[in-house]
Amino acid sequence: MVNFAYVIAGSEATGGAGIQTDLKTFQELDVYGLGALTCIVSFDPKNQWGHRFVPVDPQVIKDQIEAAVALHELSTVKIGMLGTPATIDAVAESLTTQPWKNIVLDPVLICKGQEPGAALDTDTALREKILPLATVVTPNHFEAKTLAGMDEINNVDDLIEAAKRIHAQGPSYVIAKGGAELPGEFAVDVLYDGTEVTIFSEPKVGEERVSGAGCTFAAAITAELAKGSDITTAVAVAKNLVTQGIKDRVESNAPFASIWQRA
Ligand code: PXL
Repeated sequence: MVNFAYVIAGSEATGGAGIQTDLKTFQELDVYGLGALTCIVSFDPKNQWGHRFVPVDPQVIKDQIEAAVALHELSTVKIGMLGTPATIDAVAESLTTQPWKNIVLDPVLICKGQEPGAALDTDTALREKILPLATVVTPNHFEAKTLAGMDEINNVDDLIEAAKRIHAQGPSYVIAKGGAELPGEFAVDVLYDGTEVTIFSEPKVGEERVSGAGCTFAAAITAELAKGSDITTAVAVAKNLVTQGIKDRVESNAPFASIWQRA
């Protein structure tokens, strides 16, 4: 039996993050992956590896999604970086052309290299048009603060409060990630399903953020949900894969390493 996992995300042209990472994760977890490209990010080695960002034409995004949903019966999708309000409109419109069982949103908010003004519009559009469609959302520390409207998240109780506030905005499941940002020895994630809080905790692997960890985490949850796993199992599998992937990270000529998904 084939389980399909779909992804709508950007290309990060060094393969560390973005749709490349999503498809590698899908493959690793034994689902058939396919995806639509929303934008192309190219780091700039001449400018401290800042992000150069080019959006894909909204009609081309709609065409890609039209082709994929016509070709296969898709019921589980991950949404990664979208990048502009026009992209968000196109994706929201295409998503509503059919029912989905699982819509996993990795709410990638700010990509360095985008104009701050444009980023604010993009955040608002994401919150208004995509967040209400999501069944699962996986904000990191910064995204949790922004989406929950909190000035600070300093401990696990704050992370739980953020997850509850984001849950009130529509998604059935919120997984708020403390990552390397919360103080302490553990990388803690909080799953809130509207009633219960489940804590996932692993010893931190260093204090540095690793490129692609967030993409891999949401992609692994997506793959597991596509196979029919319940959300708690999906998050546990994802947490394991990401922890291992960070241990197996690939160093580069940039001052950051990239996660490697091999299980
Ligand atoms: O890790 C966030 C992310 C997601 N998607 C794309 C990216 C990045 C960060 O660089 O470039 C396309």
